[in-house]
Amino acid sequence: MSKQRLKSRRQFLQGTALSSVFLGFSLPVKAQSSLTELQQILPESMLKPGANFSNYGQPSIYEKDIIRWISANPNVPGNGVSWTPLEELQGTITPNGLHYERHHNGVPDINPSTHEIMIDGLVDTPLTFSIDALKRYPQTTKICFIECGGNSNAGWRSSPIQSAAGYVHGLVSNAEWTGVPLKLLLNECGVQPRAKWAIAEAADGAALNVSVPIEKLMNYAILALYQNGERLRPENGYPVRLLLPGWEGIVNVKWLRQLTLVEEPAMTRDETAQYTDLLPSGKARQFSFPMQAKSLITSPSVGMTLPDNPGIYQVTGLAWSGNGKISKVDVSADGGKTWVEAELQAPILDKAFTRFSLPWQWQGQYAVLQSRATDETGYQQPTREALITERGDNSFFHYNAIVSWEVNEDGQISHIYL
Ligand SMILES: Nc1nc2c(c(=O)[nH]1)N[C@H]1C(S)=C(S)[C@@H](COP(=O)(O)O)O[C@H]1N2
Ligand SMILES: [Mo]
Repeated sequence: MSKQRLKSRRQFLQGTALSSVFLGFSLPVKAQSSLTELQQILPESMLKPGANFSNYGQPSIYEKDIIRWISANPNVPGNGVSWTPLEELQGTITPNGLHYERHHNGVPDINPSTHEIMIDGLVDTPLTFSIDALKRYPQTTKICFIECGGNSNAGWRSSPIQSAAGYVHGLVSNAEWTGVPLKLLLNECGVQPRAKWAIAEAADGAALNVSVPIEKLMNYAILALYQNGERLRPENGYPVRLLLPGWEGIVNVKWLRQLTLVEEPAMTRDETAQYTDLLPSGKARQFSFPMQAKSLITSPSVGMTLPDNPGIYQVTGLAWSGNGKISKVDVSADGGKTWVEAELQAPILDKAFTRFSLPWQWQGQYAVLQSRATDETGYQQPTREALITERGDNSFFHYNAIVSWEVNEDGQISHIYL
């Protein structure tokens, strides 16, 4: 802030420089000058009325490059993902237009006035609920992340890829979700004691279906109708999705239409052929629902160059855990030899993004930046080596290892494995 700006702000606060109310804090004190002089001082935008109102706001045109990158499957229409540009965002809430997407068969067009959710199977009374009916139940709100079980899976490759942080790790987003606690509806139907699982089925072209334990549905599930205060976006499940905070993306069924209570899981495609991990023992991990603690330095990160040498940089990023709150994030600038605890920005919420930051004085030396999350259960994010020792190298899902950003003497940043 310039001296003059500070001065006029002080005057403004003291109520002595009324002209600054109209002309802005940045105007120098010689405010009563002629129009020509004013025109020389004032920015263009102050010399004419601004644009009109709009019915639905859009980001500034200067932000048009901040987008979700799309990886579409050329063989299956509507199948693919779009990635949240994590390295371009600040704070912890993902704007709705940038929430990542994973669709198995595209985004269905569902009219909320005809859509219904049916709860049947091992219940005393099968019931259907219209969207209007759901809106009349008590609502609950939860800020949490949703992460695809396949997020960061490029980490399993033998050499590190150099795509932007969000293009590798951005199948995770964090939003405020509002809807009906599923427990209310389950209780209304009357859950029979034999019911241990429910098969959740969607109304999309994929008729996506997965099995979820009743215990989670009863205690934590929300039928989400709102996302960051507005109705869900079509691509995130409009008009209603199943929200299971902290659990991997696939069970957060979008466009939900049916919950059938059963004794045993149905062993559907997306819980057998997909989202399982073949371990070195030859056995596969299955139903590994909670997403393990993870963190990522979003800035500075791969592809960026540090502009000043030497310079002070804010090392910042995101940490999250499907098992609770983040308790600590350590940051290293020497590839994990030494660690310093980063500052966690409030609020630190259960199963939600937590932003960490740490000022870093770079002296132009070679450095390897890493972050390491610990959650409230005491679980600590593993090194890549530890993760591979535990899981082997047949895995495709559930990669949560520490990420290494190498900074060379020119300040260029690339992704490396240690
Ligand atoms: N009906 C339906 N639900 C779905 C999917 C889908 O393709 N169809 N994809 C699942 C997967 S694999 C993930 S990771 C999340 C993605 O949620 P999002 O697109 O809102 O980010 O939705 C899950 N729910
Ligand atoms: Mo997913």
